Amino acid sequence: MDAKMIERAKEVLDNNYQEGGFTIPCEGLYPFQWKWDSGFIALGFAHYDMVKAKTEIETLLNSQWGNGFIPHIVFHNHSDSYFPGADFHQSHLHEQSNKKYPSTGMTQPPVTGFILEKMLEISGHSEEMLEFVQQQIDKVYQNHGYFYNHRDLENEGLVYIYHNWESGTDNSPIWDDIWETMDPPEYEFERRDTTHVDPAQRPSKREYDHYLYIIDIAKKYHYEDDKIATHSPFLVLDPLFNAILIRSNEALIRLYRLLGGNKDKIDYLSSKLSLGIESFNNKLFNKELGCYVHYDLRNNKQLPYVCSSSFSPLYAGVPSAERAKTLVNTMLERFGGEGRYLCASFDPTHGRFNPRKYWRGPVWINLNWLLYHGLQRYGMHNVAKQVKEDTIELITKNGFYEYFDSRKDNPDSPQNGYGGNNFSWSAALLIDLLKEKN
Ligand code: 9WN
Repeated sequence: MDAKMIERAKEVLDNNYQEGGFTIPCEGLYPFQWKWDSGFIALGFAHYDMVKAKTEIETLLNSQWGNGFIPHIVFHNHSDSYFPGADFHQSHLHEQSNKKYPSTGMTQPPVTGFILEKMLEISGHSEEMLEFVQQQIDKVYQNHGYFYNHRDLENEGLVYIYHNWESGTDNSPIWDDIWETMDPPEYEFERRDTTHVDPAQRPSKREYDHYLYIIDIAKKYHYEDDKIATHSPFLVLDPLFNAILIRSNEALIRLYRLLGGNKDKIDYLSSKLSLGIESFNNKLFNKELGCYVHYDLRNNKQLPYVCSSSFSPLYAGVPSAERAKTLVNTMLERFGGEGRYLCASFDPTHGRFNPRKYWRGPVWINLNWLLYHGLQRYGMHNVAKQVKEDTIELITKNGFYEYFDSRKDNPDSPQNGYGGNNFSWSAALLIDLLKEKN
């Protein structure tokens, strides 16, 4: 069975691979290269086609801007099947943007650091892979430098995001609180996503108005970070984004040690890492909820909601052993139980939970993969095993969907897979989970 699933997963990835040397997340719905998708995709390829895995990373890093920024979507190719495209985003407005590769002017969680380390592991620490790491690592380092130089307003080792699309968890109910502080114009535009996917599984038109409005503000200021920090209504410390940055710092430190030299870079990353962990625990932990939460920098307050990102700091070694136990209790109490797959993207006990809609409740495979490894890191092998088995079962029963219903007996439909089908990171991460040597 595993072998058959791995073959099917490879087919999904190979079909989504494009001539330009990158892999689309899914046909029609997402026809370009996305930043965090590309990392997970490279991890899948690394198990059977290292050339494609390396190309995926190289292609993404080629789109880097002069200031170290790496965009969330790179428009390597033309396609009318997605909105908003290159014409709307206009990355050329930024002085240091990459004029060869049109892109968005926002970013996504920086997974590339830990992905490079994973690729080296999978290669069996081959000379060839080490050489590749040597060629690419400084670009990732500069990306981290960009975050600490431009996105860490309080110099606390935590960086902000200015748009929900930067979080990767794009219409999480957490953002509802921020939408309440805004009143964007009604935009006129043609949605493309809802021509590929049932609108009940996608964000609303009014939510898109907010998304577009924040981009318009950023464009007005030519995507200059200090102006965005002053004017964007959305300015958030996201636990998932910061956990990924910290985990990638850790990976870069280990990789630089392997390569030798690079003392200044190792010292820089180490100081940001320890500062980040300290601030994370002081600022983003919510004692009443027993987990990490988002922090609204614009209004100087925590956003007190539990979502799958709340547990992601496990992956980066952020909580103490005791706090890690609290996190897992919160996860099991609210998200677990007989009738549920782990781990819903938003708190199933909350009124804003929606089991079918995008990031408002369904299970996402990349979050499960991060949680699985985070739980392993803290020696919580039973819960980790449950997350892994649930992930494999969801894909095996339903197919390589983008997201899944967490209810085992779904009264709405026997089909528990939602969003795009033949979705790349669901395939890539399934390969990684199944190939893992236990
Ligand atoms: C906007 C590509 C991306 C993922 C995100 C996911 C979804 C895009 C969209 O698809 O977002 O970036 O148009 O909805 O939410 O995490 O990277 O797979």
